[in-house]
Formats: sequence, structure tokens, C-alpha cells
Amino acid sequence: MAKPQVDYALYLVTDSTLGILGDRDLNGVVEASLKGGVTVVQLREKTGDTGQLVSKARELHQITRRYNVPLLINDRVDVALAVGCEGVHIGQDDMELAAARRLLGPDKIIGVTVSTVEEALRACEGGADYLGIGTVYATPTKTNTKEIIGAAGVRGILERIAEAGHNTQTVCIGGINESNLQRIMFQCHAAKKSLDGVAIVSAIMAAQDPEAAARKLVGLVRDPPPFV
Ligand code: TZP
Ligand code: MG
Repeated sequence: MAKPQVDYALYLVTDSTLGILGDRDLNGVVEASLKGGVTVVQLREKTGDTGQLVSKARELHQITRRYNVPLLINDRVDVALAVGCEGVHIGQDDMELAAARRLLGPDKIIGVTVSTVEEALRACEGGADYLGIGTVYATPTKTNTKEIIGAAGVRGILERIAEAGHNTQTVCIGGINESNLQRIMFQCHAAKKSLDGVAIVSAIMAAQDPEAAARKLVGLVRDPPPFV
């Protein structure tokens, strides 16, 4: 299948380790969020063995396909290949972009985490499909983040990649929720480039009603009321 046109508006990153799932299961929470309007899902599981990860990914892929939403695997090119899902998300300490591209081919989606202008330019030049820019705000969901860059840091990266002529798509990540989403989108808007969406863990995964949370969040991304 040729690389699909991806809508990055509301990008859900999963996490089953936070105790936020309670007695709910991952698949049920993800499916509810898809009903609410999530447009991309990343399976991010930092525990468990490879076999468990492959079967989780396979189950999730059956669900995301029904919603025509791409499933990306965090860190693990091998798992994405095994499952035949739409791509991967890699950080600066994971497999290098060129190697991931060689393994996955031109039609799979590869996203890269960046927190500096240099990392962003390198990822764009290397053919990343999108950048995950962050960490915007400190978040209990990921405590080992190297850089908290704030909205100003995101905007600086957008400005420089636009100046360099890259049209790589972008989302930002870290501490985004219903109350700050609009402000972050507004503050991260650069003259020639705005964000294509936001990536979120807890504001969806931990919500009592993930479907309603996703519906509200995607509405705020797509149709922001005038900023005051
Ligand atoms: N990368 C940078 S911050 C983060 C990741 C995976 C976690 C974001 O989680 P939350 O709950 O949306 O703040
Ligand atoms: Mg990683």
C-alpha cells in the first residue's frame, strides 16, 4: 500500500504502565478514542517482551484499520515489520533514521522525536515523515525527558525548518491537555509553519471518557475558537 496521506491532528500515544487504565483494557480505551476522533495511534509500551509487544500491536492494528487510522510502533522497527502496520516513531537514541528507512522502505511512515533545531533539520533532511517536537511541558508521563523546550522552543524549530524549505509535518508533545491546547497551538504558530497536530498520552488515556476527551481535543485542534 502506498504511503497514505496522514492527518496528524490528534495523535494518541499509548501507555499502559501508568495505572491510568485502571481495570480498563488498552484496546477498549484506544477504540473509544478512535470513535472520538483520534487520527493517529502510536503503540508505546516500555515493558513486556517482544512476543507480547507483537501480539498487542497485532490486536491494536485490527482496531485501527477499521477506523482507517495509521498505527505506528514506538522504537521498534522489527515489530512494525512483523505486524505490517503503517510505521514507527523513533527517538534520538533509537535506530538511526537512515537505517529505519532502509528496512521499512519508502512507503512506511517514520516519525522522529526532536528537541533542538539541529535534530529537526537532520530529521527533515533524512526524510522523516513527521517530527514529534518536545517536550513542550514537563509531564509525569515521561520523566526522563532531556529537554523541556516550551512553546517558544517549538516555535523556534518550526521557524527554522520552514526557512530551510522543509514541509515535513509536525506535532508537539508533552503536557498537553484540554485547558492548554489552544494556547500551545497559538504560541507554537510560526510565520510560515504551524503545527499539524498534537500528540497526547494522559489527557486521553487517563480520561474517564476517552471518547469524549478525544472529541473535545480534536475539535480544539481543528476549529480553535478565537484566542483570547
Ligand atoms: N515524549 C515526550 S513527552 C511524552 C513523550 C512520549 C509524554 C507525554 O505525555 P502526556 O501525558 O501527554 O504529557
Ligand atoms: Mg524511543
